[in-house]
Amino acid sequence: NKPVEVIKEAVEAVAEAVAGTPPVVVPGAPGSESPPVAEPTAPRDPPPPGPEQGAPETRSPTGADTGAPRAACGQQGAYLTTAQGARLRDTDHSLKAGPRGPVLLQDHHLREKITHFDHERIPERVVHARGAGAHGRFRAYGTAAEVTRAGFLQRDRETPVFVRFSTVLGSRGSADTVRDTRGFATKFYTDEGTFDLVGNNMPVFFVQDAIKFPDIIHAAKPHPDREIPQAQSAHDTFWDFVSLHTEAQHHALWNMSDRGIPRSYRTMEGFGVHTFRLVNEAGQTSLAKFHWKPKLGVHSLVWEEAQLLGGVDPDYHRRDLYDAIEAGALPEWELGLQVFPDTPEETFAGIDLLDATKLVPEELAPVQPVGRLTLTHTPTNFFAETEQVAFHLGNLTPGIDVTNDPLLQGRLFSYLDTQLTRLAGPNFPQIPINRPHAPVNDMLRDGFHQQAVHTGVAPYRPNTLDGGNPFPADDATHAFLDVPVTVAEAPKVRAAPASFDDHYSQARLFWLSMTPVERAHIVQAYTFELGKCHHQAIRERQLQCLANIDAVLCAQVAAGLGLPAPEPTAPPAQVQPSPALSQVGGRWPVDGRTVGIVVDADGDLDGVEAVRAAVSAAAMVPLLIAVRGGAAGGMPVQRTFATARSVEYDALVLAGAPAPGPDATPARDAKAGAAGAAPVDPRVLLLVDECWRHGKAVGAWGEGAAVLRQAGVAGTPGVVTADTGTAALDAVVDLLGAHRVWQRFPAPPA
Ligand code: HDE
Repeated sequence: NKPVEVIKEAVEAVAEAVAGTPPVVVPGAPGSESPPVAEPTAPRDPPPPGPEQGAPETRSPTGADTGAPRAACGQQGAYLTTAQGARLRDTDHSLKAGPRGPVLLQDHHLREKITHFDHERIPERVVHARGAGAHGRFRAYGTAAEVTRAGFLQRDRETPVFVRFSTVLGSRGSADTVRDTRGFATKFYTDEGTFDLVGNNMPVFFVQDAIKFPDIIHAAKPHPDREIPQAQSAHDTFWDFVSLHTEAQHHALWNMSDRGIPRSYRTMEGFGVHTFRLVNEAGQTSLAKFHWKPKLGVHSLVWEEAQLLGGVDPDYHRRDLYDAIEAGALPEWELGLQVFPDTPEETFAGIDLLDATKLVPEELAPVQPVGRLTLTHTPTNFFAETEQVAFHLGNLTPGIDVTNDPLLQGRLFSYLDTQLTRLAGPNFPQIPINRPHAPVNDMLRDGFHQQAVHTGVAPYRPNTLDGGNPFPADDATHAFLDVPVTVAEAPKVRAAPASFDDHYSQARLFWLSMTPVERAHIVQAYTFELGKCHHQAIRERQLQCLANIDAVLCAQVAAGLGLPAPEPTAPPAQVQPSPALSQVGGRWPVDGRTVGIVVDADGDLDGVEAVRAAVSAAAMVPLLIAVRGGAAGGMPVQRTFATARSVEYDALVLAGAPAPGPDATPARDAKAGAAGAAPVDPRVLLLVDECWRHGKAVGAWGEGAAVLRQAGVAGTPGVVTADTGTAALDAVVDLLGAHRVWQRFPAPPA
């Protein structure tokens, strides 16, 4: 998908870096006019990472910068070797007793190669298995200095970061666009130690106490007998659990909203969910919630798009992240804090700050920006970085501490524990992506996969034999401070505070904060999900929960299911909507958006050239779509009518009315012909039809306008024609700023 210039630049940079080697072309790159080069035979060093690829800085296992090149062990020099460095002359044939004879057990290279391959897979994450990561930097504004002493939040401090986005339920190979919560985990490599902010794209969670986590996950994962369905909540066990365990209703409602199907990782908010305790230089504390606000705004797919993408491009979010970075549209978020006084009640405006099923509306506690995150590089190696990165809520740095939120407390145990299995032993912090950038002197020793060659004889304290090293730090030398909060004298109980019993008021608040179009999507989502349940009793029980949230919501979902709407069991809570929770409205930058350009050999190809340049200049990605691959007017064709599907594009521009290609479906051709106009390739009509249905901007000039007429969309909202390509594009980009043409939906926003 990379624009061809980007590919060429990357290839040239690599070629330059490999001194004395001929320039390389990417064989078969879309639109590449250069013939594929012969396989190089002269020995040469491995190529360095591409310009858009980052890699964890090489630190020693003790955190000090080694100054060593990034080259991975196992990839040095020009020659093929065994894992022990012995050079090999043949890796294509097993050692045999004669060319037709049996393979010999003494073939160490064969056994080493196959054995290593057999062990290439590690256990996937028990949740959040499917993800994508990127390197970046965080720059602090200094506005948090009053509330926290955290060094990385002090003015103009810049900190390297690695971010991993994920879905929760699916396996490693599952589709990106399923309806689910998304993980948003950030590792800040600060000079006071590593700080991990392990959040989600929703501010609330299904359960209030970590002891319930295995229950919700067992309910949401595929059924244990047949291991289906994959990566989704539209099944009986999920709705069985959440309809019985009603504290999950608020988070379930977020999942049913458009937040459950983000357009892109780049257009998601992130939330730390829990309340943390901040400490400033003077030792004063406050309570706080972390928020990530995307520069591009919060945008989602529509459900049909998400479903189509599951088949057309299951890697859609991954691809989008990498393509945007490589196209120079660097994803950005602002980190913000909601700050609350640290009172003994640990509540704010009557909201229990220790209850992770509750949010604090921004209208009551504004989100104060404290810094900016920019993702700058894609990983060099997926496994080494994205797969092996290990986050942990307990990775805190001075100035940030935990609260008694029982969900948070359980997580403090879980993350270290799960890595011991997933990364096979206690030394995973020594894996390059996990290495702190602060010096480490931890007295932890030995264990599987120990990388450090520790010196000295006294990994204990106190000692004299290693000169007393390591020494305890204090405030002046940036020691972490466990805030000495008073722990109330209380009986030992398995119980929750009474405030945790309110399961519906905030679900109602969220529902009432939605615009009509967002509410319509929520109703459709519940109707779909409950429609996929086989047990009538589960549907009815969930309808009862919806009745307790809102009568209209319940009635509309019940109507879709063909069931009666129950009465609420208690009068609905009186709540103030929070407009900040809606994601419809406003105008947003279009960086990294994809514009499909349908071209026809007989169309205005000069105009196409100008449109392509204008799309790239606006940091968007132009994709040319034509009846066949290769080039059109010297420009690379990235999609053919056979490979293009509307869901890949945020907007569509038509530069011609292509006649049906040789592989077009005959039935639709006949229909188009019957309309009296020169028939257009039916796949182009389908592109237009789907883009229209999904609320996308569509523009045309010249012959392209004929396609709009034939598709029956000419003159409708968000469908524009102009005299030139760039004028059509300008109008389309203007519409794209609102993300979708909302007027096309049955319930447009008020
Ligand atoms: Fe996690 N979670 N979680 N979680 N979580 C994991 O850790 C867990 C929760 C979140 O990209 C696991 O390394 C418990 C809330 C993200 O590598 C595991 C509870 C939030 C990621 C685990 C929660 C999250 C994880 C699985 C209930 C948002 C992916 C693999 C108390 C604030 C991180 C791993 C990545 C991953 C446990 C609830 C976010 C098993 C016990 C709430 C983004 O340790």
